Amino acid sequence: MGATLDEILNSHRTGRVVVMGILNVTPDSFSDGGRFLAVEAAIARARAMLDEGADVIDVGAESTRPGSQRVGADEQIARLREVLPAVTASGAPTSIDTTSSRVAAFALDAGAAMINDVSAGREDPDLLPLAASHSAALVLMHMLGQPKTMQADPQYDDVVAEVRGFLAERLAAAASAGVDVEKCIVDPGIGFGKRLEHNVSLLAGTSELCGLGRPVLIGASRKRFIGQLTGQDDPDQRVPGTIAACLAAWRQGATIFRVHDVGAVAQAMTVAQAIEKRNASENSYA
Ligand code: HH2
Repeated sequence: MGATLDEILNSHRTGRVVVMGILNVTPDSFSDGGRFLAVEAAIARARAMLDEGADVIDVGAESTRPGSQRVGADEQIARLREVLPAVTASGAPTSIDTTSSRVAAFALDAGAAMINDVSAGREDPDLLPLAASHSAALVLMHMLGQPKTMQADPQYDDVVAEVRGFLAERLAAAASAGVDVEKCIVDPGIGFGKRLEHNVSLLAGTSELCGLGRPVLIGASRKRFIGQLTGQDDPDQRVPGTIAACLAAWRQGATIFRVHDVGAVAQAMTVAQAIEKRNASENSYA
């Protein structure tokens, strides 16, 4: 059952788990680059993820993997032109993964309801005002540096406190650009300018980020830290690690999970929620 935008934006209050399916219409994404560049393949992938239980589809036309090259707005729009309207026509909330206000405006006009900006409004000064004028939902993500260089030598004194402080500052920046904070979602940016220990600390410290009072989105899917922990070099084979990361963050209050493997994560979350619910009702008789 898909979630409405209101259910997504209130998920931190209700505990509703939201599975965000990743659709990369790119030739170079780290795990699925090139697979969904053809229009028909992209649309079929979106439908399959909805069938597997995705609540929202996050469509991106520019890879942000470490070392990736930038893609201009015109090229992103060209990649999205046929795919995006077909995805929004499915009726599920659609998110556009871009830092460009021009690409975001194209997507909102095509029916997208959410902007997923990995620069949290820092890259394009027109993006926050655009989100405000369209009353769009907005994901604000933490990234240290830029995708091309972010993994060079990331340093933090206290990664959880610094990421929390950054997200609080970006929520304030969004509010001063006219964005309704009730439309915002925060994300620690797993893998964006972080070493293994930083990613693990952020997942272990998710409850601190929930203290910001907004839904927390976790994008751990198939990422390199799972390979570093397990020795699994093939991103496609990192589904168990993805599920473990989602469950650990969920237990601390994260509610939105951006993943490639929608069916597997949705199943894990359903089982975990059933057990948690039983725990809660048994404890209420104690
Ligand atoms: N991760 C990626 C891209 N966009 N957005 C949010 N909010 N959070 C994330 O963690 C996040 C994101 C990178 O993953 P992917 O889309 O699979 O790869 P690529 O950037 O190579 O397309």
